[in-house]
Amino acid sequence: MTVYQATASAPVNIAVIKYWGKRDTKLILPTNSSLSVTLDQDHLRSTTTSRADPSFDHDRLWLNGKEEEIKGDGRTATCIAELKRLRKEVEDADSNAPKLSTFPVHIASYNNFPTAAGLASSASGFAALVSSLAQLYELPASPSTLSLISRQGSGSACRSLYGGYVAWNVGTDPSGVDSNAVEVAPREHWPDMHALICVVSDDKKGTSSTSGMQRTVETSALLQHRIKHVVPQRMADISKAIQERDFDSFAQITMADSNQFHAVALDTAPPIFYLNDVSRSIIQVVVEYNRLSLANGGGYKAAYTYDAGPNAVIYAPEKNMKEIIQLILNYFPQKDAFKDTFALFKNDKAE
Ligand code: 2P0
Repeated sequence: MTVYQATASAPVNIAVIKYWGKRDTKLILPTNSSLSVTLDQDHLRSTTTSRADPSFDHDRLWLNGKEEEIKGDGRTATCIAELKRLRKEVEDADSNAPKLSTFPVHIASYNNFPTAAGLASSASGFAALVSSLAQLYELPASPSTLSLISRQGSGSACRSLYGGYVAWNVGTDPSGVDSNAVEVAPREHWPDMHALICVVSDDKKGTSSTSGMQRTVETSALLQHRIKHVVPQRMADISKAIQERDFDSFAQITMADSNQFHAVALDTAPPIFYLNDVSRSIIQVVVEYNRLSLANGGGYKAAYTYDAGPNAVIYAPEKNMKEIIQLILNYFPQKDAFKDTFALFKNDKAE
């Protein structure tokens, strides 16, 4: 008997131009473009195995060994339905192709990074789910086409279909067909770029991204300014900085965009706070570290960015990382400051 099974994995990504707001909540179409750096290495990935079998009763999903309900109108169901539809096209074109689109699927996904790493897993999780089903169904689909499907699982997931530097186009078509992810540069283009994750807290965040960003869309005037007058130029400028491996520009834009995202969260009614006192202290340390370098005629040495939580991601050229780690540990020597985890992840595969 033939076993129809495939396994795929996908990496975590951290945005430097932030996605925050949907213009279509069902299709997950964003209010602005975004751009991320993939933390593409073995120990920060979701790995998903999918199996199709006519003896299965219905579609089922396990996350880290625990079964999760697939809700009929939910995001996982949408992704599975889209991939089955594409499989049906393969079957219609080739009468010898097994009718996998009619078989229920069982899907098991694992994150190899601990919850204590304080990283969201929806991006790598949905990207891995979509990749594994695409492989199972032998779909002739590019990563960019698959990004349109993983986007409907979780917006940021569309950027995890690629390694390296990835843009998610805002798009204009109401169908979402042009709101896809594209590679800006592969990881190998800028192997000197490293990332340090400072785990400030691994508590679950108070306001989920999905509900938080819609509240921002409904109430924040600053978001409208950001969408129209800030993000388009930043997308162009940071893409150029990446192409030219210009860390000074990359750092300035990255920190400015993190700051504006958190300003927009604060501009929401009621306000949303993701940073805490430790997060803000890390910002001050990085600002002072850069200030001293600039005062001595040097360039920017590090760039912080924060997502919808208090944990810092610090991007820096490799040569600065040792100094940055020492600096951070000097300022936050107690276990309490970083709770119990201080994690270093670097782009070691790029070397
Ligand atoms: C990002 N974040 O660009 C931004 C920056 C958080 C802050 O994408 O509702 O989990 O599933 O589309 O993708 C978090 O939002 O939200 C996020 P949904 P998602 O990475």
